[in-house]
Amino acid sequence: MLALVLAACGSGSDGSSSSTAVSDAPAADVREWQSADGLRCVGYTPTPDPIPFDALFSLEWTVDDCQGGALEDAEWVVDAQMPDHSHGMTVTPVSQPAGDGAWVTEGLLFHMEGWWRLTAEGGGQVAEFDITCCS
Ligand SMILES: [Cu+2]
Repeated sequence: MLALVLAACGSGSDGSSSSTAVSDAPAADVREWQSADGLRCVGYTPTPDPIPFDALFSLEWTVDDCQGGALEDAEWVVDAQMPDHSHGMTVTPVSQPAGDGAWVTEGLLFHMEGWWRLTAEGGGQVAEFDITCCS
């Protein structure tokens, strides 16, 4: 985790740049995603928050057209991998619609500390979120 933080900051000693993230490294967990065409916004809130290490957690998703209009996805598939380790989770989460375009995913578990990439596939697009487990 320390190596990832240092890579994200460049020098590692400049703690003043709090608003600009320039690399793919997970300097901070961003919980909002917007599609390239700007027509699809996805966000999540974990329970418990922050996400615990090696314990089950769930996610509440919001999905809309980036202007507050609901998008009713017919299917929603959530998964997570550790890109540095080329493996996924040891569990299979289950997602269910929660009305107004929202979804709830239960049964996620991060069994290793480090960089995880959470993906949420719906509406023909894949939203990606970088998460550092678990601070
Ligand atoms: Cu791993």
